[in-house]
Amino acid sequence: MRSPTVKVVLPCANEGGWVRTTIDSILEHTPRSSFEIVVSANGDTETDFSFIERRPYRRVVRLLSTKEPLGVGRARNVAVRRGDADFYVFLDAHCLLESDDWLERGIACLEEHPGASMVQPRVEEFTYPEGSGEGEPDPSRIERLGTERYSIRWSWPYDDPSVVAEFVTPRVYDRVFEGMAGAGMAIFARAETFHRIGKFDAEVRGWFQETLDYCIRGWLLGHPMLVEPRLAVLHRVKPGGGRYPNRPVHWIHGALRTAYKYLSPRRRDLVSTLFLHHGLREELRLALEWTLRGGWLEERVRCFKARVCDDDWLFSRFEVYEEPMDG
Ligand SMILES: [Mn+2]
Repeated sequence: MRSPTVKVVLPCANEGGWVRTTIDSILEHTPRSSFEIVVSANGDTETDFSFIERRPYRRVVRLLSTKEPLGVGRARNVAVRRGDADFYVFLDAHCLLESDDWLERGIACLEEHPGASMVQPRVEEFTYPEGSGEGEPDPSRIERLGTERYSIRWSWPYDDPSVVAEFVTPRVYDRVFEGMAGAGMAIFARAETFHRIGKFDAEVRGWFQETLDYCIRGWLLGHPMLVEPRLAVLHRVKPGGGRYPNRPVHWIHGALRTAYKYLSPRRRDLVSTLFLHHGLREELRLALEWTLRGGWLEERVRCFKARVCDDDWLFSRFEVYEEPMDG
């Protein structure tokens, strides 16, 4: 039997030296031969990609480049097409690996659970000291934060308008478990399932909502999101939250778009009510304009025809705290 093929996709928007550090870590910790790395550069005006032309990178790494910033979801989407590989790994271009079986473990989990929308490893966060100079970062200088991320769930922004999702603390650490969604930093997926679910939403900007949206769609279509807590990936937390769009209008649009596509009218209205409550009238107006322009109804119809559960089931399954609110 042939060994399954794997495509590792690294979206890159001005990651600088970190993209090479991440690739070095992948090459160091991946003993298998049947994998390729695609760097999906988008709107990147700073990173020097010339190393890719040289050994040992040029046989394994391919650069895909677009001038315009695509956002994480689209940057991942454009790097894959049906039939190009058996498995995908979507990894932020500021990650480090520690064990040589990281890829095999991820694949094994997907082979055991072929219906899964995705598998998220345990993501251990670190920071890198500022002012460490240009060029390639030195992995020995990372500062581990001691925080581990497993999965996220939808969160209603009752108190803080920026909290539209929250990390979930696991109940078990020694076996695979279900989560509502991945947080977008490291994703393992079967290629066939990924395409069947419909890839990441091309309209959702921001920096994790595309993964939340993908996983919610997956659940409704019968594809569980899974966490493999025994598999670790290290992920850099950037000062200031990174360079992808991260303004209130983006969070609101992400929440509205998912709500318009997949949730009940009651939840759709709750999104608007809560952001209005926080005084974000203008941001809400703009986000709504983007949403209504964005062809949500066709997707809603498509999903409703095929879905095996509804959002009431999903939100209660993952204990999303929720209460109605008066406008
Ligand atoms: Mn990241």
